[in-house]
Amino acid sequence: MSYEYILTRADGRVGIVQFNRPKAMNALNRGVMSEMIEALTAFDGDDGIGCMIVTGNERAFAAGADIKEMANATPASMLDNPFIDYWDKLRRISKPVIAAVSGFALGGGCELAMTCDMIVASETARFGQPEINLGIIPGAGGTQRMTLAVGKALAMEIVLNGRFLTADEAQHHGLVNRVVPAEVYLEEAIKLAQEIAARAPVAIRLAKEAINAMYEMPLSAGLAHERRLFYMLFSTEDQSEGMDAFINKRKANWKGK
Ligand code: DAK
Repeated sequence: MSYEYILTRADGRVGIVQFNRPKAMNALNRGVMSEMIEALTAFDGDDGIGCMIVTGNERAFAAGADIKEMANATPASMLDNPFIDYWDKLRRISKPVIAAVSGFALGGGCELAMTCDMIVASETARFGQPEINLGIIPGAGGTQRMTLAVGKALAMEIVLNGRFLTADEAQHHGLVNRVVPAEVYLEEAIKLAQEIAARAPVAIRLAKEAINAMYEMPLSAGLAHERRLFYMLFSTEDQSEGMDAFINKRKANWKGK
């Protein structure tokens, strides 16, 4: 499949989606978003893929939604626009998605990285929600996910005063998983994705679902949800295989069933 705004490839069991609008700092126009969702959905349905990566280029992961596309929007045109659906679809991807971030991850770009399940950051990465400079506020989860990640005090500075976080600050405050040298950020993300993609596929998907349920549910409901998913895994061949492999001191051979 060839796309206009993204590049895709598979590296073993890892599906990689790379934004390809370098002249516009990978601004997320409708084309980028729809192609990204199409590619991620295809990887999600491919048994040969166990984990995905979304990335940009060295200078920019993505500098936000496309301001030129958004400038003349009205509330009605935005409601009528599939743009919002793309964000909902991203949340519904069932396999893990890792954001490999170098350079700017701003506005919708930062929100997109935060919607992914993990973030591997180059030491050059900068995270921010500068929408206030455009007379708006974040609209794809920035006020919520940033606050959950870094706490209210810092989130207020980021959203109200347009403060950018360095990669080290982002890691210190729990927004990113790891910070790595700029030359190897994508390789490191692929390495992490390969490790995850080599694990029991159904358990990986349910583990992601269980963790993300924490955002949607009170603790008692989240615990009950986790327990149901836990019980469900005892109907899989991989549970028998994993435990038999442990007992017999051999490597498990996952079936994804
Ligand atoms: N949109 C469109 N074009 C952009 C862009 C963007 N977000 N960011 C950069 N570009 C373009 C620039 O216009 C410029 O294009 P030309 O002028 O060369 O044609 C080119 O990329 C290079 O940018 P600069 O010349 O500005 O490069 P610098 O190195 O000087 O600065 C920068 C880099 C990233 C700091 C700067 O470009 C910048 O501040 N960009 C804007 C960042 C920003 O404000 N982002 C937030 C956008 S609002 C929603 C979903 C999502 C959203 C909202 C709702 N729903 C589902 C409801 C998201 C909203 C946003 O993200």
